[in-house]
Amino acid sequence: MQHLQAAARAHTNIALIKYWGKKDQNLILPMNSSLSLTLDKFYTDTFVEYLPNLHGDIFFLNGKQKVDPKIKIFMNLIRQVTGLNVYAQIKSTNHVPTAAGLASSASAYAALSLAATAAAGKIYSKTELSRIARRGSGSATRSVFGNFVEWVAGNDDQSSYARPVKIMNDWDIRMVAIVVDSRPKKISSRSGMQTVVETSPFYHSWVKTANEDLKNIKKALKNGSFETFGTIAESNALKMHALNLSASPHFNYFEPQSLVAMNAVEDMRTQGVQCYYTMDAGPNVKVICKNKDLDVILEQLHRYFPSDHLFVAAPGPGVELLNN
Ligand code: 2P0
Repeated sequence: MQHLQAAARAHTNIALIKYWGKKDQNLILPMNSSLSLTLDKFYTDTFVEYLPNLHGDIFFLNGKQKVDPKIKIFMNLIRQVTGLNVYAQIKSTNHVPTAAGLASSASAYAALSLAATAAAGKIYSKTELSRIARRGSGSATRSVFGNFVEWVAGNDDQSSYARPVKIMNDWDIRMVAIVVDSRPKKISSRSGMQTVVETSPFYHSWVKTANEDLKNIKKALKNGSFETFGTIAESNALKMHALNLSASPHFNYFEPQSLVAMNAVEDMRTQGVQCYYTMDAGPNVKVICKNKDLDVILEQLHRYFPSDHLFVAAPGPGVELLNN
């Protein structure tokens, strides 16, 4: 009998133009297109095996069995797409430094999309896989591809997918994750962004400027202006956090040390070092820079943060099958 099993690896990504709000919560269609960098250091390995004797999907994360309703809903979608009506055993391992606070649904659903469809004997294009991954978690759409990736917002299931963004520069980009706090986030991305869509008086402006930011950052990636690129990314992140401050009830992801990190980056810029920060739905700050400036930047950051709170990543690959 054919072995209905497969394993896949997907890396997490950092959004430089953020996805922060849905126009369709069921299909996970975003309000605006977004852009990210897939990272080499942080990834999820997922093994899926369909077993005819199971009465429900079984999910293990880092060796421990978990009950996760989102995974069950997602596996129902996979059965619908592949036509294989069998439950599966799913084993996922997150390869994220324990203290990094960077665990992400992006790598999780990108890896599960490939492993679960391949185990069912179906091979889909990366574009198609990105549409499937999107249904698990929006940011997973982008982790299907490596390096710089755009998630085209679209208006329906077919038109909302990820595609690689060609770069024409020799920046040799790096990201330093400054771990301020590794506890679970205060407010999940899913509920935070929905509160913002429903209540922020600035939401309309966000969608408009995020689309402009995307257009301009893609131009910067092509014509090689790292300063323009970094300035847009930093400003886009701050606009996302400003939405949270303007929501009702308002919320934020800042810790005092987040501000220390942000100010440290701004200080370095005044000293002529090209570096920019971004921040997601948590207090950790990520610094974008060129590899040639990495040593100077780490030396400066060490003044405020111990070295085991600093993690360096480079661009990483898209989702791929593993031999099992
Ligand atoms: C992103 N972030 O573009 C945004 C920017 C953080 C800030 O965590 O509801 O986990 O599963 O689609 O993809 C996006 O949250 O949310 C997110 P769902 P997701 O990466």
